[in-house]
Amino acid sequence: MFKKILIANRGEIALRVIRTCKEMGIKTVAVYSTADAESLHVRFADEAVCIGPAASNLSYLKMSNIIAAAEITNADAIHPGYGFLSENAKFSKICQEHGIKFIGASPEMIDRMGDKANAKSTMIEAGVPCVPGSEGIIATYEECEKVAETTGYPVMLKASAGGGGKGMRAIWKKEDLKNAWESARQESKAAFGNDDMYMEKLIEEPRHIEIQVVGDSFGKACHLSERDCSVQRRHQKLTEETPSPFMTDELRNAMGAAAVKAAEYIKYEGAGTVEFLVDKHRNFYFMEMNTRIQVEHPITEQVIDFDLIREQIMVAAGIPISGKNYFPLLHSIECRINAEDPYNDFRPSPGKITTLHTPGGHGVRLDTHVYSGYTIPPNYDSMIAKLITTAQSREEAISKMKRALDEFVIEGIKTTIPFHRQLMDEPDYVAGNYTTKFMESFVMKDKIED
Ligand code: MV4
Repeated sequence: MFKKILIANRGEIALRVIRTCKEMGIKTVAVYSTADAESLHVRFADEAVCIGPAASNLSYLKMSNIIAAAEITNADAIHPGYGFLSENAKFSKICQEHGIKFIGASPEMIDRMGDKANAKSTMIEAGVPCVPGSEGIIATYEECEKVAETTGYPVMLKASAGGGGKGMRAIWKKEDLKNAWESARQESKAAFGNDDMYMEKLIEEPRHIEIQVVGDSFGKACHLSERDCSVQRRHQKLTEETPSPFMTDELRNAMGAAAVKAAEYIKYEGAGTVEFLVDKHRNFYFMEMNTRIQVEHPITEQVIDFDLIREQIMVAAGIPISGKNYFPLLHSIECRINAEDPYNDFRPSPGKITTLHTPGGHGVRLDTHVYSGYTIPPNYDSMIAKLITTAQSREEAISKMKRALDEFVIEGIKTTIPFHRQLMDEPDYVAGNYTTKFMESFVMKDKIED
């Protein structure tokens, strides 16, 4: 087992990893930017190394500084958390070359899944259901027209280097194809330096349902059921839950088996997520594979009583998994609390937290790095806490979430707490009747000043 793990991240996920390391008797090294000198991850780790100024590209993304910090402190592994370098093939490779275990995917795996057209052809080979469309990359506009005709409108053009909806276009009729092709390619080129495109049939009003998987170094994989992440705004998830209100035992078994098949086909090692689009008839299609621990992992941990960070560390150390699949025993919901103003187009609201009262009690988990007097720097992601409630049923998890949100007091900055509180009373949400289009029609009710 590892003796010392360096956590190449900040905020709640750095704390989350440190906690499991402590429980496993593994020493920890925090790295931090000058903006994070007063952060809890710095205080809770056994050692801490400053790796640069506030700007991410000079600190949390600066590979040489992070490797130097690992060498100075004699860390034998690096946990990258999510975001930053967690899906960076070059960093995974550099760790390998320095004899430091990267607790994440191999460089080859990251490259393969990072290229979406390549990931899709791999999944077709593996026998995982994919959306009908082009066979790989579309070379010319003439081919684009042809594929659109054979696939049948509406279609979707997607950037192979894409993610987060960049370089993606829905096209409903032939007249709009040319413009979409040109603008999607331009957008992709500007964002990723690559304009490879592929095409799919448009799935209308889909749900985003993902399957958590874990693979070990012996080629064995298992799944830990689903998370429904359909409530998103501009490709940012706001809340997630498991089980999905749309799930059936039959669909879970089929999606779970497909995800395990995907992971075993590529000999996936570590924790990963296979994302699917699910249409109204409960057909499901592979969308992307994430080769990292995800923000929303705690809801899975809550409903199956399992520590996913511990599992990541175990498989990275070469310990085999049990091989069985896991099914939800409870219902869990996560609300992402962001330093944003939901009454003002979710505009970022960094600054000092003057008052903080955190919710607690049975079935309430709060993963956060903030404290009273903490200043949220403007340089990073706006997520400041994950509020997770778990209960026997969805109804009880929602009641508990309302109660916990009502207890939660954060003063000095604006947060998304009022948004989540309204969502928990929204009839379509309460009925479990939502798709990825849900937030397009959601409007905040007027603020009641008190
Ligand atoms: C789609 C789709 C409909 N049909 N593909 C969005 C992000 C990207 N990685 C894939 N995405 C989508 N792909 C087909 N063939 C709709 C989306 C989509 C979406 C997917 C999941 C969660 C939120 C979304 C919001 C808008 C569009």
